[in-house]
Amino acid sequence: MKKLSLIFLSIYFLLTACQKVVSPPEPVLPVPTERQLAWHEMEQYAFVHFTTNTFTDKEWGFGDESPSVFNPTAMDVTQWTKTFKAAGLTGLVLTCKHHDGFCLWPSEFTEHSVKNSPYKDGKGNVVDEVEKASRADGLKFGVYLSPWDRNHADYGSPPYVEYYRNQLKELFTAHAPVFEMWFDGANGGDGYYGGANEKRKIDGKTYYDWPTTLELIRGMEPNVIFFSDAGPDIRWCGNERGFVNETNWNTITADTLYAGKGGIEKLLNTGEENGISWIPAEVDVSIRPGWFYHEKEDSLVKTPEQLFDIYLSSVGRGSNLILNIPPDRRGLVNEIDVASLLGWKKLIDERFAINIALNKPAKASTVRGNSPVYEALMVTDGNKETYWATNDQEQTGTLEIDLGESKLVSYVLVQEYIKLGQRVKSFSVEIEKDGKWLEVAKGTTIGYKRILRIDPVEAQKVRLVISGSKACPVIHNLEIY
Ligand code: FUL
Repeated sequence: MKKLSLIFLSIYFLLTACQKVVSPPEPVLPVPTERQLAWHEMEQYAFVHFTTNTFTDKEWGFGDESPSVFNPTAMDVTQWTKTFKAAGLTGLVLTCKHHDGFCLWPSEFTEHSVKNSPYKDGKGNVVDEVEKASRADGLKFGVYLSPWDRNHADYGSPPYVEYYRNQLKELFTAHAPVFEMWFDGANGGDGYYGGANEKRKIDGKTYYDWPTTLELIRGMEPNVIFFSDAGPDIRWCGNERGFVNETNWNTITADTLYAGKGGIEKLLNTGEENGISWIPAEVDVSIRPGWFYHEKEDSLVKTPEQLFDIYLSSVGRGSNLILNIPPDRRGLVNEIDVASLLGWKKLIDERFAINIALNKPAKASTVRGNSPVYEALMVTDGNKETYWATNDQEQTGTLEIDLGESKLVSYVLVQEYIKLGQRVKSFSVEIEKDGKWLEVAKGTTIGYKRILRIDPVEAQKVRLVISGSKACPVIHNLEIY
């Protein structure tokens, strides 16, 4: 009898030991905030440049253009938002005011606005119309308000900063929620400035007193994401050509960076492995050579294939893409741009149609504490809250997927569980061929999402080899197409 209870007791202890909860990996700091996580998931959205420039054929209005030039002939903002939605975009950021100072809403603080234009006999409010149409089509709405204002007489002195803040109050009280606020880095130079027609220089570091302005906006909109060259929520990617570096850290030390500083493009393009803040890059690029619509650029609209390449070098490198699509003089997204956008969406849908790794068996070199919670299968289960992790002391590891039969492999998509920080420094993708592993692609960072294009190859077994990581790798998703 005694012997029997001893056996039961041992079995009981053995079972409880097996069920021991294995603690999750400690986060690698810094980690994204809740609002940054929500932003990462937006992946690609529209930028809309539209103002007097559209009608004067300029990129940077001087600030002296008459509001009467703003006269779209067939304005239909629902055509914009329906097009963007169909193209797979998740939001829209509108140039409520560009450097020329012309406001797309009837601001009570200036005469340089739609209220003095022929548009709807001065009764129109483009910001309001676009915001409403965006929401109706399920797109998040964001605001661009140029800090530089070539029209305003006070630009360069303190009263202008007051004016700028008043306009932010107008916009944020009327159009909440705003998902993103875009602060342009171009600041100061020549302009009309209320008739002064001169060059004005500002100290980019101190003039705007950004901390006060950001606090003011945060008070109205706690979840807004602030974009500027150096954050604080997201950073510029350092170019306007549509790519972040192949090595793309979401982390950077922004202490000495500020909007318009210059000379920091390379740094912004890669981030810093040991940066102290989570400030991911946003890739801003236009579907046309210019940011505004110009008829002469109709033949230069990026093709679906070019947009697809941009997608791979932005979203596919763990950044978000803000793709500018400027409406034409009718107030419509031009047919050429529409065709390109829809063609791009078709390519994405075709090339990422079926994830052949979904729910397929997976095995790993090691599993954290041998716990089923962190096992390899967590990367093919389609659940973004589960992940594979190794033990703390292991900074390398492999993850092998068995596709069940030989299939054509063209893309591998990997995601780190960034709630625990960005970790991976180098990795490769291998396929099994005649009993040997063959490298078919390699990369450095992964981050929120990494897509690797592979010369299409037949394979039944594919593995991810992590060869370097800041701490134990934590991968939540692996897809194969
Ligand atoms: C730049 C501006 O000067 C361009 O006109 C455009 O708005 C682009 C997105 O940012 O800094």
